[in-house]
Amino acid sequence: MAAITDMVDLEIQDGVAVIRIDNPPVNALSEGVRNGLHEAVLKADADDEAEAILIICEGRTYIAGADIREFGKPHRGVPLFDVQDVIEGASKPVVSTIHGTCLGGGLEVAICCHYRVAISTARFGFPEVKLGILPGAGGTQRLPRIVGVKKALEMMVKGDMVDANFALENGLIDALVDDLYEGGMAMAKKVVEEGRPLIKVRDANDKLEDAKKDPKLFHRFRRRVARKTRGFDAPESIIQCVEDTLIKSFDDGIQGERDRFQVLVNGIKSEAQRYYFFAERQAGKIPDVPKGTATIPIGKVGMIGAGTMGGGISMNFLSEGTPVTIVEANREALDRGIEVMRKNYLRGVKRGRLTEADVDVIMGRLTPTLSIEDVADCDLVIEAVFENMDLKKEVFTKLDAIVKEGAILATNSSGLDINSIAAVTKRPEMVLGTHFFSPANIMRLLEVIRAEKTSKKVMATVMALAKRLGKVPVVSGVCPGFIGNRILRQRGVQALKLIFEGSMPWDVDRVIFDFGFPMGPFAMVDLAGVDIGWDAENSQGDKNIHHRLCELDRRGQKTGKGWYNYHPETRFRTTEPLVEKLVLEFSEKMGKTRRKISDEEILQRCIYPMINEGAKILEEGISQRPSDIDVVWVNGYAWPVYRGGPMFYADTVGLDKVLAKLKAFQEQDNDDFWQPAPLIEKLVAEGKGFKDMA
Ligand code: HSC
Ligand code: NAD
Repeated sequence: MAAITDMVDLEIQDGVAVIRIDNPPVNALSEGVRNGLHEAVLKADADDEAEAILIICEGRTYIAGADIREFGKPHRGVPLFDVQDVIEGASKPVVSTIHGTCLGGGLEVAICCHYRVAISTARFGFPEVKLGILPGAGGTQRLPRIVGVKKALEMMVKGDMVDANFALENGLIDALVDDLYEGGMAMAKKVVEEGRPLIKVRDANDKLEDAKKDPKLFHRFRRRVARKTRGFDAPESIIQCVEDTLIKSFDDGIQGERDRFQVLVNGIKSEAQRYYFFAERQAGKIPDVPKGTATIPIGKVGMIGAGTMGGGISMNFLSEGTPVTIVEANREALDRGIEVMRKNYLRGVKRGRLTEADVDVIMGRLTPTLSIEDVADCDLVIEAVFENMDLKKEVFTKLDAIVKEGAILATNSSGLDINSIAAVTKRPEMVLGTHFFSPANIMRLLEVIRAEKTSKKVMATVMALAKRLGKVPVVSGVCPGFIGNRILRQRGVQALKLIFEGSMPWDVDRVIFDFGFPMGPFAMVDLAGVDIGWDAENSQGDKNIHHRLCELDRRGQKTGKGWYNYHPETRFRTTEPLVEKLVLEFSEKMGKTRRKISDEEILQRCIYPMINEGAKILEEGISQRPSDIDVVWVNGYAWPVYRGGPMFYADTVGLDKVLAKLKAFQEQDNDDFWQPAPLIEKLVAEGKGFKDMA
């Protein structure tokens, strides 16, 4: 086999020039791949022995896109467009044979080929939008010419993958094959034998006709995706590129796509989203627990508590195929918990994601019981009882006595001291926190709480398990609230202060919404329940405004009112004069002189304490790296991903500016709350940001 570059080989086999790409792990279109592919296609085209050209990839996948690490750096090597030109313009048929994930620039290469085949497990997509960019190598102009405008918009604006059947039905591929190489070869030969034309997608305009007859199509699409795309720039640019397919020539459309791509790729939002892509992958790595650390097989799971979290967490395992034994304190709670789980699955049936038979199979993996002894043979037991230290210690003492040796004991506590919980067992090295977020069957974040004595084997096991469940694991040390809730608390403190000093809850919520969160802190309290931690018997409504709201039965969305009023069916939120009155009353009682607070100040007072707390979390070694904090906030609390996360955002503002503001607020409020973290002082003194800590 002749090596063209260290990533691309060319060999003539049976009259076909076979070009093999080998750039692990995902065959990204790195410089070596582009250079190699370009030269290989030119050579193959000029080689009289070859009647056709076949592009095939080694390893687990066809090209999964451009090399994201190259964005934002000076361009080197052959441009991708030149590679595509030689493929599309070749004088003999070029066929791609596809497996794994054919994504982004990979799919853009594939659809420049004259023919494509794939094995049945292959998947296809344009995920660029998730990186804040658009398919920049002709994807926006070619895809609508293959699958039509509507489906192209769906695929590129959502960025999700489609399967091989969809690809076949919609012309993305020409045939399904059983064997990647043999199937590709057979197609290449068939095209030659049958003298089939060299199909160039750029010339095919038929699929655009339907959209031309439907002038409102784009307007409808924009309206439909508006809520999900709010704040992002790439979706609108993609839509505009697709609009161009109807009104411009192919070449002019390509020019528009390139111009818009450049604007996006050079913008801060895409930089944030690309940073986040790698941050999420980095979070799964623990420096002192190397890849290859032995893990404990987890075949059977025990769950203590079938409440909101116990049920939701169990669903993750059941859906993935792992049997769960779930223990409750009494029959009523057990029945209720199981009913909720079943109902949640049935919602999936309504949406067409599951069949009732699937639900029976999944629920059949569940063993409900009132006897804790039944989890004795589980490999992992997760406790999700009430957030009460004495109760948790009692449960762990029992578990330690009955669960088999070598099994992992985990708690879903939202912030209790896991070292103390571990200390009641004789196996503290097997104890850790698995902090799932609610709703646990949906939220992807999993804070994996590493206690003082948790073994590396247990950490490696749970990190791998998280991925098996489709979660994004982030390691946190033990501290009240761990990474996420500890930072949330700081925002909450300032949000309340703001309303006592001059703002209204809806002012604060509007600013945080405009920043990009789906809701502000007060709307979030309403959603979670104003009564979290409230106890009617010890209510202190004269001093605590949350208690006061609870006393008025304004306990949040579940009672139809909280900080806001909620429409019983639509849950539409409206403001409430009584709440305004309460806020003013509390202000007065606290002796505050209310003042007009600007939106800028609201934002800074809510966000900068989060950054400061993040820095403290880093200093204390609670988080392994700044980007882990960002992953927690993007995944667990819906921080807008196009702002990277609180630590990334701090760097974009400028850490020196953040520090100056922390000091200014400290002086203004005369409050140690604002004491800047020494880490921030140090980084600023060194002219660095959080990004330089990686
Ligand atoms: C694109 O293609 C733009 C085009 O329109 C071209 C535009 C050209 C315009 C030019 C103008 C001048 N690059 O996820 P995993 C690494 S944009 C670099 O754990 P999985 C990843 O970091 C791209 N690295 O694996 C990790 O590294 P680590 C469009 C990439 O099996 C390792 O590979 N494509 C990379 O769970 C394994 O990754 C995408 O957005 C890349 N493209 O999932 C696809 N992709 O081991 C992005 C991965 O050091 N990738 N890595 O941690 C994915 O979605 C997933 O990685 C897969 C595999 C589904 C491919
Ligand atoms: P929940 O009140 O909905 O459920 C707790 C369940 O535990 C109840 O059904 C109760 O009957 C059961 N229980 C109590 N003692 C038991 C015992 N000895 N044996 C078996 N079952 C027992 O509470 P939840 O919201 O599911 O919270 C559970 C844990 O998860 C808490 O530690 C909480 O802090 C944490 N958490 C909650 C959320 C959330 O949003 N709800 C998010 C993350 C973490």
